[in-house]
Amino acid sequence: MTLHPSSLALALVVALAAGDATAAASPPAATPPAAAHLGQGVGVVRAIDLPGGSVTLQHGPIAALGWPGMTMPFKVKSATALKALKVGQTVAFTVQDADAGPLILVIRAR
Ligand SMILES: [Cu+2]
Repeated sequence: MTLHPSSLALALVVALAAGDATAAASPPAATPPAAAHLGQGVGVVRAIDLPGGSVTLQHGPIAALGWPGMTMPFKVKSATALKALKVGQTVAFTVQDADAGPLILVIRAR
């Protein structure tokens, strides 16, 4: 539920490309990894799980991560931000696509 097929496909393509480039022994790109895994999204709150620390969002496409629009649960870093949300609310959010799954760093009504 936390894996985005499109992200996995992209990662595979990148891995294959990197493998081909290994013989050239060129240094890796200087792009900070954290910046490459952050995206901005807009969505509607469909469910809130306070004990679980997560929110289910119906979100639009997130171009920076290559994600299509979908409805899915997200872990939210701040319990305070999570408690301020309401089902049906339209929100803007910043999500980090980490190894452990997507994590919302910032979320607020818009
Ligand atoms: Cu999603």
